[in-house]
Amino acid sequence: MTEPTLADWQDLYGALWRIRLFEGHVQRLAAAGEIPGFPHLSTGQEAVAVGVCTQLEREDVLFTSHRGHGHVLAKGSDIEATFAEILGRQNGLCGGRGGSMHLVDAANGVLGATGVVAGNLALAAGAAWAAQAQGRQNISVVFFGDGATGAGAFHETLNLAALWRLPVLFVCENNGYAEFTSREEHSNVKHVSSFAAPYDIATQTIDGNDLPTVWAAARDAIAAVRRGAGPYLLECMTFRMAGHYVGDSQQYRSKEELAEIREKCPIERLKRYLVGRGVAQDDLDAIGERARNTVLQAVERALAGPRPDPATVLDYVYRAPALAAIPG
Ligand SMILES: Cc1ncc(C[n+]2csc(CCOP(=O)(O)OP(=O)(O)O)c2C)c(N)n1
Ligand SMILES: [Mg+2]
Repeated sequence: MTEPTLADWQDLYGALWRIRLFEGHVQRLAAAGEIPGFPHLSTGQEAVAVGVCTQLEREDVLFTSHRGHGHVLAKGSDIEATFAEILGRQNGLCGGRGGSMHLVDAANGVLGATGVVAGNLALAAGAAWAAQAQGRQNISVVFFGDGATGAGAFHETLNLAALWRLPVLFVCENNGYAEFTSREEHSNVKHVSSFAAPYDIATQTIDGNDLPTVWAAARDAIAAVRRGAGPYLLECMTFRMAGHYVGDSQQYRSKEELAEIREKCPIERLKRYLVGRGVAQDDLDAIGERARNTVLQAVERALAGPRPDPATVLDYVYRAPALAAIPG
């Protein structure tokens, strides 16, 4: 892909805002008891989602984690349908049956979020293996947190992906925490990219809060994977500005640490970059305002959707012939 123009960067700035504002509504409605379960926000990590996912083709398949709203939106899934899914409404991506941690939009290549930490890695490798076997050009991309690297499935997947040179891009969002435990407290391995060497996987550790940096690294990584160079592990150092889930009071972080993290906001970073390149503050404000309206309208439409009819609870659980065969 050619270098983004200044107009492209402004579109990407809008994409960051759409995710930020979307999750602001998730937080508000979860606190009001409108959202089932515990949504996990990606506030502060949006540059990773936007830098990687906006460069994917529709046919490229995406696997994400419990913190996946931003990835799905940045890949181009409909804002209303994504929000409605989180609300558990019929107009949701999965008819309201999946929710925040089980977003699936197969038509857009989103093969799924999962609440099982590291549960998505082998699935992504499997999809990549299928693409390789069928001679398709699409790649598989999987987002996971630094905490997932403690799971055996991470190492098993890296091993086979490297051995079979699978077209899979591993994107680690290293936010320094697994739930309420900081990385220093549970691992001597500071950088997830260190795990790539023994498997002979190409890797890079980057500043995940600087969109131009993420964009350039993702462009190279995607190109390498697409041309058949085998898997790539992109480690994006980032910060979770919110709690682990909505409602986490964050007793395990000091006020100073939280203030420091706020200073690293990826939206502010891109704003400074664009102002430095001559974009007027008013134009940036207008982009933010447009994002605000777009998201608000989508949220209102999502909220207007009906809840699924309880009588349909078994739909999609069993194949219809199998269900018909159940006596009674
Ligand atoms: C297999 C499994 N073990 C434990 C959990 C509980 N759990 C949910 S999120 C999480 C931490 C994940 O940390 P990380 O992978 O760094 O992602 P982050 O939340 O920081 O984005 C844990 C342990 C789980 N969901 N699945
Ligand atoms: Mg983490």
